[in-house]
Formats: sequence, structure tokens, C-alpha cells
Amino acid sequence: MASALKNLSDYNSDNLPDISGKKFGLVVAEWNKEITDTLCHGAYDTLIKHGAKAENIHRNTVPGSFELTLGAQLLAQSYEIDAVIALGVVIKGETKHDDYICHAVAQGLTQVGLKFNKPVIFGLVTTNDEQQAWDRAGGKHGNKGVEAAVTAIQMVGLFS
Ligand code: RBF
Repeated sequence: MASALKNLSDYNSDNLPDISGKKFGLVVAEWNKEITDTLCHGAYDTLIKHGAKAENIHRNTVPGSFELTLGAQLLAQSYEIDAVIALGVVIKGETKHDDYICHAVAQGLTQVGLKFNKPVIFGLVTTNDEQQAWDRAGGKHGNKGVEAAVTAIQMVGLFS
């Protein structure tokens, strides 16, 4: 299965850069809060595990995933943040809201990264149902929060 081949939760930590002096922003959506909290813990713990200092990790919450873009921008423009990680869970419903939200977030986060010339990591879990979301928040497909943090660390290394 494709996702099994791309599961970065089993990453190789040998080649990660030194992030002891780096600053990270976490922006976390409150829709599906239990799941986004699990993603957030995964991301936070991964940053700490690889040398980030707790005081250098800034967390913002936003109501829903649609607001991740603005939350990411707020972080990107302040605190001399080196990378922003945006975390949300969008679950498909009976209408097309998920399409609109996901496209808006993908485009919005891309724009913030380009505008501020710093990594803005797309940690939006988009699934057909809640179980699939849990599978990606510490379940059989790893924790996408961990993977988002690893990506942020790699990108910070690229910019150093
Ligand atoms: N936000 C999420 O983060 N995940 C969702 O699954 C989600 N579903 C939504 C479904 C509908 C019909 C609406 C109107 C909003 C949903 N939102 C969801 C909230 C959205 O991201 C945003 O917070 C609100 O639309 C206010 O701008």
C-alpha cells in the first residue's frame, strides 16, 4: 500500500540537523480536537526529542482547519520562527466542505511559506471517516504529527 511505503514515522534520525537553537510554531485546529491534540503531542515530542527547547516551541490554536492559514501566518511573521507546522483533521461529510477546506489550506499554507520564505509544513489529515484519522494519529499509519515535525526539522536544516 502506498501509505505504508511513505510512512515517515519510522524515519531515520541519524541525518537530522542540529535544531537546538531553532524556533518552531505549531498551529493546531480544534475541530476533531482529540485527534489534533494527538498529532500535536507527536509533533511536540519529536521536536523536543531532537533537541528543540520547550521555550522555542510556540503553539497557537485555531477553531478549524480553514483557519490554519491565518494562524500559520501569525506565527510565521512573529517570534523569529524558523518553521511552522500546521495540524488539522478534515473528515469527509455528506457535502463537499472537505474539498473546499483542504484546497484552501493547501494553497494558503503554500502562500505563507513563500511569502515569509520559511518552511510551513502541511500536517492536514484528510480522511473518509474518523477511524482513518485515528489510524494516522498514532495508529497503524503512524502519527502524521511526528512526520510533520521530522519534515520541519529537515527543512530547517535545508535553510541553515
Ligand atoms: N474543520 C476541520 O478542521 N475539520 C472538519 O472536518 C471540518 N468540517 C466542517 C464541516 C462544515 C460543514 C463546516 C461549515 C465547517 C467545518 N470545519 C471543519 C470548520 C472550518 O474549518 C472552519 O473552522 C469554519 O468553516 C469557520 O471558518
